[in-house]
Amino acid sequence: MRVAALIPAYQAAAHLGEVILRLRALPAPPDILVVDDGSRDATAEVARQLGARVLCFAGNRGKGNALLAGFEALRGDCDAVVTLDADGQHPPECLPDFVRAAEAGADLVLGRRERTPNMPWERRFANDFSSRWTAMLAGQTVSDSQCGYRLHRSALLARTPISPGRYELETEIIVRAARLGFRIAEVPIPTVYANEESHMRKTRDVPRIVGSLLRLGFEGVAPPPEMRRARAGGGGR
Ligand SMILES: Nc1nc2c(ncn2[C@@H]2O[C@H](COP(=O)(O)OP(=O)(O)O)[C@@H](O)[C@H]2O)c(=O)[nH]1
Ligand SMILES: [Mg+2]
Repeated sequence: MRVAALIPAYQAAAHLGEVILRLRALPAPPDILVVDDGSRDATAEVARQLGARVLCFAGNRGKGNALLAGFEALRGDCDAVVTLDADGQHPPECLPDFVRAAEAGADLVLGRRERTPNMPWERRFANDFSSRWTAMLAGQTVSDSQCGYRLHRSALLARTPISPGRYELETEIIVRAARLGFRIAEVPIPTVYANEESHMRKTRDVPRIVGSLLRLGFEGVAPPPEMRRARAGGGGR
């Protein structure tokens, strides 16, 4: 399976280099695409120096927009895209577990973090709440809907309509892919919280995620035209 790693990056110079080096040290290293989203630090330079392909936005547009641009740029280049964070919270050494799950038949493989005490308590609460809600909408087990460490088969990316956005894009992919009949699996990953800084803003991003869940609930009753078109294209793969 030809796998590409897609890293959305914002102000990520401190940790990104190590993530890239660890990806390149894997037994089957993936191609690496970094989407630098208007960072004011050396994010793009670090990525380029270490041989990654880099897409740069002039201003900050959000993680979801960066992922969408990355999926588009990688179209046709690989069988699967693994997304992982630039801040070292997603150990690159877990990537082969995602590939194994895809080879076993999954179209979307979600990283699953244990909600251990090293995850801040408000994050544990929000994560549990949004995962239950997402699982209900998707009609299947979703233990960690917010985890950005995932593998997406190219066929799923080609058929699942994805809206531009920030952190809500990840929830939308799960629910829409499940509704289109794609197979979802989970693999455990360690829960890493150290000195990295989160760019998630409670007042901006939590309402966006809740709004997206409400919209996806409504979509279950009245699918928008893009979902009707995707459904008409056939179920699953
Ligand atoms: N391209 C892009 N990446 C972002 C943006 N915000 C966060 N990221 C990246 O998305 C990943 C997760 O972001 P982070 O703020 O650490 O979220 P958290 O770990 O859920 O608190 C990291 O790789 C960030 O560098 C953004 O606005 N644009
Ligand atoms: Mg983070």
